[in-house]
Amino acid sequence: MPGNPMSETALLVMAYGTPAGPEAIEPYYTHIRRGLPPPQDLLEELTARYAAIGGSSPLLEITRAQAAGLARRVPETTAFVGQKHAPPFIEDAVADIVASGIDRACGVVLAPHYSTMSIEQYKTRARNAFEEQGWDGHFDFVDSWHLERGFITFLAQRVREAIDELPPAARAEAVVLFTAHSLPERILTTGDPYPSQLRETAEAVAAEAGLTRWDIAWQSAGRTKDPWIGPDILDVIDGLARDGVPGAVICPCGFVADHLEVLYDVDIEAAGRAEVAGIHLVRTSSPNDDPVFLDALAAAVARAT
Ligand code: FEC
Repeated sequence: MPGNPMSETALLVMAYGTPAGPEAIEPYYTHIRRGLPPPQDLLEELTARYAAIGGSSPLLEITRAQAAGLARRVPETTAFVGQKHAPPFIEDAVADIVASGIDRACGVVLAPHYSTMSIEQYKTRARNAFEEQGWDGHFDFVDSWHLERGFITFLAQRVREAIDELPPAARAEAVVLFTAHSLPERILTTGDPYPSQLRETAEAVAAEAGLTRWDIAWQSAGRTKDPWIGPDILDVIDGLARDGVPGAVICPCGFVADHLEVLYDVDIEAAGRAEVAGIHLVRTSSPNDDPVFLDALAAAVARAT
């Protein structure tokens, strides 16, 4: 709870959200599908993915640690955690901010790249919730922080460490793949900055780490009939193998925590594909609540508050 509500800023720290346990998977998936319950086969498939990473995702715990770390770094702030698709929802966090008497808030999403189909939805949900609660405070928002200097340096360091984990013979010709969650291709028709922001992060990290062999790829495309932005990471791994590339590093820079899309889609699915294709694959370790990462994110938040 805040010290003095008059001088405090509420940090509304938002993340995708995760089901609290197996019984919460169906309502979670239904929420992601905008109220449409998933067909049985998709529900079973998602349940199996959570089972494969140990039954549940550590995302909420990490989000809370990241939020607490941010509040410690940005003076006179109190953090409130809101999830997009599971309790505590963004609206719950907004209700807590309003109840606290704080009249300034700054929203930040724990994902670096802006899209109308991701960050903008968080922002709209938060704005609407403040409005519905009749709050007349001041609300700032960090739209994207994909080129935050400290974040780039942090990733460059993690990429160098990951390259060193490859067998020595595979290092020189290894390719670094920067990935983010795919989105439906229709965002491309409206000039959405999401793909170019991923490329900008990748270029900046590659320059700082001195990489010559790198590319971007997309992961975790949804199970829908829409075409999703590609190339998909699994196809890229196959292509590298066909070209005789001995090793690859995946840097999932569109995410900042260990969760299903990293622990399953990269560590199990992509790693399995690389094994079959005969390529050595390593992943950069996730930012989570690493102090260097949190310093970088806090710098972006401090500028916006
Ligand atoms: O660990 C966990 O329990 C949750 C991991 C998780 C993160 C995450 C991040 C993003 N998503 C984004 C876009 C979409 C779109 C759809 C979609 C669907 C899912 C499903 C699961 C899921 N997402 Fe996710 N996402 C995570 C988990 N996501 C589970 C449902 C099953 C499936 O399709 O795999 C498709 C929705 C639809 O049906 O229309 C679109 C984006 C991000 C990165 C930005 C952010 O974190 O908000 C973009 C973490």
